[in-house]
Amino acid sequence: MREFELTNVKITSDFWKNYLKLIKEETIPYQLQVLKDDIAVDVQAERKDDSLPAGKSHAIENFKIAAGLSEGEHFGWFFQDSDVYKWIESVGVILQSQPDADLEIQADEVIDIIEKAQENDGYLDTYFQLKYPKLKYRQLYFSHELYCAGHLIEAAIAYDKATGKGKLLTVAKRFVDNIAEHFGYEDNQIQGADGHQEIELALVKLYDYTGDDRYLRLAQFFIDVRGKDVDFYQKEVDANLAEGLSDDNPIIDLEYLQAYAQPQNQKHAVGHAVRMLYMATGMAKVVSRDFDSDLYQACLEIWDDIVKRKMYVTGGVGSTVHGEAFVGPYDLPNDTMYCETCAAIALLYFAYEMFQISPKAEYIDVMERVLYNGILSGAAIDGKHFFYVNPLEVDVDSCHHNPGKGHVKTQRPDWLGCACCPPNFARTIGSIGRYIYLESGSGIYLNLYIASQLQGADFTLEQKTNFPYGNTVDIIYHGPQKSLYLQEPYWAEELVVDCERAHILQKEEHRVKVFLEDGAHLILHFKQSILGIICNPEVRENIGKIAIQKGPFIYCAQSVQNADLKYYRIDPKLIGQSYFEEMEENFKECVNLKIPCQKVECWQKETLYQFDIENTNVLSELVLIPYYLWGNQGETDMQVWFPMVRRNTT
Ligand code: FUB
Ligand code: ZN
Repeated sequence: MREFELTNVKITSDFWKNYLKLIKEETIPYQLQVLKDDIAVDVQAERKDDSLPAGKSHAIENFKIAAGLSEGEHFGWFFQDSDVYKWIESVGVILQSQPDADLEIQADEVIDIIEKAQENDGYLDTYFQLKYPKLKYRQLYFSHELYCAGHLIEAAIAYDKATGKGKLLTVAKRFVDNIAEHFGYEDNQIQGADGHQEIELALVKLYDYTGDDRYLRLAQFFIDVRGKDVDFYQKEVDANLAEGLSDDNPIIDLEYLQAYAQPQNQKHAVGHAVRMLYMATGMAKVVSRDFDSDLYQACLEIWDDIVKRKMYVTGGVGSTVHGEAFVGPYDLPNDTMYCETCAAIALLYFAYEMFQISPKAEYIDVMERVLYNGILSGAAIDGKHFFYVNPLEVDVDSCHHNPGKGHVKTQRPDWLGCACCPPNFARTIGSIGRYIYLESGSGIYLNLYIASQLQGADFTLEQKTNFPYGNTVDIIYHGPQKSLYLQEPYWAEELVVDCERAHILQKEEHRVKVFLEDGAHLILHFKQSILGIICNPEVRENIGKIAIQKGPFIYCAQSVQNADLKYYRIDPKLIGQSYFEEMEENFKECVNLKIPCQKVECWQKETLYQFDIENTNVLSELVLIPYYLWGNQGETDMQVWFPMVRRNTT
């Protein structure tokens, strides 16, 4: 399959144009100010733990110090460099469709500093350069050197594509040369992988961009070597202790690192969620380019494990703060979960790669689910506040007082000491044009319904639609005869396709194949009803509960609109009587969804338990909003899943 360059996909959707504008005009400038410590913002630790870095970013200052342009010490996480790389990548993807000389100058200045910070041999990692030079490439279980290298590579490609200025790409390639010299299966090389995956997928991108086969081979090496020697990380620790280089003697958790077996032998999603999914993305990328049936089988099994047993209805993943990790099947607590924004983003990446190997509708379903819910919730509508953890249920009081929920923030902070998510959000949403179409042979896959104009090598295709809010999509095609594969969204009760100068060739599960002639005009009609969702009863948390979805959006309710939120019960019979009401200013097209429901009648607050189980409900109305918008109106309780009103059994 072939991707289209961002320059060939012009977004015309109001919904997504607003996001691109927000990223360019608010998020990117704001993030630069934070990364430079130019503005006073509340930089919070990602969870309640006084030992975690917070208070400032210092990310660009670390590079300045390493470059000899400033004096001081490294501050922040050992992967703080990656915040800057992801910011540059955001600039790169935005500049590809919206050139901006001033923004380019700002990015060039940052790139100049990075270039100066690089050592003569190509090594570049400010944490180890400034703090522990003797431990370079010697603490891979935690070091993130190659994770940062991966983000550098991705940034360099995006920026080179946008500007043709190869400086950062040269820096990245020099770092990769240094890595290639140190890592490999030769006797004098390190036969291990970074504890945090990322370089694998980035090297495949570098291979695609340069055509240089060495990068693909290095990506394959990093996948293959993980878990090959399960004692690798322990030996590394022992050697550092023996040589007096470090007194760090951690318990190595091989599941957390996905290093308990080689990736081709892994069957489950375990351990740290972002690592798991960046690894799976890298594996799938390798499979697409150099097919390996064992690796593909592992991708399929990991995929199934996630989407059948470990994914929230919002597309969020990672059920626990402990190790920011996956847990066992069907263990999906709504109020203590992790659902890190980066993990949701990584699921989007994995799904997109899996689709490119085998274009099944289910991959697009997951992409859409996670995009419109678990990813978009990561940022506030001002583009300047960010969630790290994306809960499905928040009780403000409990979050403040229950230490088990210390990681569940009730409002999006200005910034985070561990700031992996904010720039990840910017680079991903800034690249939205990448996910709409794909090309294979003489077929075009239309995956996401987003109003846009696609310029192919020998054709143009235009989508006109108000989606995600509208019910119809117009598609106008000019070019030689081609097949068009249309995704039938999983929530669409029916998809009717009217064709002019085109005809339907095949209807299969969730996919319609259409034959296009020059001048083809299709009109798609979806039925986008308000739907109640129930969950597999294996998920204890959601037994007897219902959630609401319309189109791609999962809805939630907040206590700012619904006092005593936990008293509400949804009656499935009444969902059909729901209606929309315009919302106040900020939300533009978005609407309040009002559902007639039942509410527990005023309970005597002093009573914890009672015997009278009858007649405790009164008719009421529940106001819901799309989940991704929650938390934009101040601190509030929030719920996605609601108890269902009991129904008679027969
Ligand atoms: O370790 C780098 C990033 O920070 C991870 O991907 C996130 O989960 C956070 O731990
Ligand atoms: Zn993150």
